[in-house]
Amino acid sequence: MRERILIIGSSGQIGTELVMELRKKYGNENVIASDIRPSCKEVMESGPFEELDIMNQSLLISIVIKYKVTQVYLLAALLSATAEQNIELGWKLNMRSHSHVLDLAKDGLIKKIFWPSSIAVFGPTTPRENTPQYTVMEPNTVYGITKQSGERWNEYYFNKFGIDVRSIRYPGLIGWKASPGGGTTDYAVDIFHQAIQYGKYESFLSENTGLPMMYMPDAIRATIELMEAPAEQVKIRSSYNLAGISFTPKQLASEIKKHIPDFEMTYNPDFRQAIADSWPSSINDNYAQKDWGWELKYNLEKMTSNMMKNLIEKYKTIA
Ligand code: NAD
Ligand code: AKB
Repeated sequence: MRERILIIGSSGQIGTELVMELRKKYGNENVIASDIRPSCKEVMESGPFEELDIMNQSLLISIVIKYKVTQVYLLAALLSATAEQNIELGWKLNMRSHSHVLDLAKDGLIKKIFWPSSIAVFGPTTPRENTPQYTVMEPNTVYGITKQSGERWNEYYFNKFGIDVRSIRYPGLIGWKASPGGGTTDYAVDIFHQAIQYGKYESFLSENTGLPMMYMPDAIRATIELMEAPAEQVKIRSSYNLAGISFTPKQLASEIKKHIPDFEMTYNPDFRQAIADSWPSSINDNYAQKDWGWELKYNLEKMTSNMMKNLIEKYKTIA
């Protein structure tokens, strides 16, 4: 059967890269991008785009029927920092969007769903180092609470209705193609732009705040590998831990200094520090390795070199 894939939230940090990778694999016309705002030029010009507010359930259904969609990747959400500043919208958007997509599958309109969770699903009572797949989970941010509830929804819909829903607890994602959308880990992207343009950066997290991160090519590959894994290998239906690379702002700054020796870093923690302090600093992803063969490719050094090279090129073409 021909797969037709709908990406909801295609104009964001992940969507910008995921749409293009899926179009390479499944054909441009079979991957439909959608968002409340236009996506980047490459996405808009290479295949179908629909303006869709995911809160509008009847429009969602009509798009799914129009394109005979078989799979949905739901990326629309408010991230941790933005959701903390608008808790009503954070709760409403993150929960309603998920129900709308799960119900498409329950009603037999689509066959498979990807829904991203996050390290935000953990909280201050979770063991911070090498955080296991199964552990105490008491998130204390609205974003984390929506991710925790969403994971429970996934498992419920799988057990009760047999819905093929798959999920990853992404660490903070770092990429050069699109800007991050309002998370606590955004510093690890902003720092590269500021370092290249101005040679300095003021971090909103303190120097020794260790967090799990991942380079976007690894995250996109993990997502597609999980979605393409045989169903019987996907044994966890709530969401899989993925470890990525753990580092502090200070460690990232010294890696950047290898490329820009005069780079200067200062620290001025704001409200996002408390969010970061409630999250794990490193993750154990044994289950993802064992169940569907997950393997990380980019370490801190390789990720930093690749980010620097691509962003320097990008700024040259803009100038
Ligand atoms: P983002 O903020 O960059 O993109 C989200 C997109 O959703 C935006 O383009 C926005 O316009 C769109 N959107 C907002 N409201 C909408 C609505 N009502 N209808 C349709 N679209 C709407 O987010 P992202 O970084 O691409 O994250 C995607 C998903 O991955 C989210 O669920 C997020 O929680 C999860 N995640 C991301 C990271 C990360 O570091 N980027 C880490 C963990 C989990
Ligand atoms: C955020 O910081 O909110 C996201 C995430 C880790 O979920 N990047």
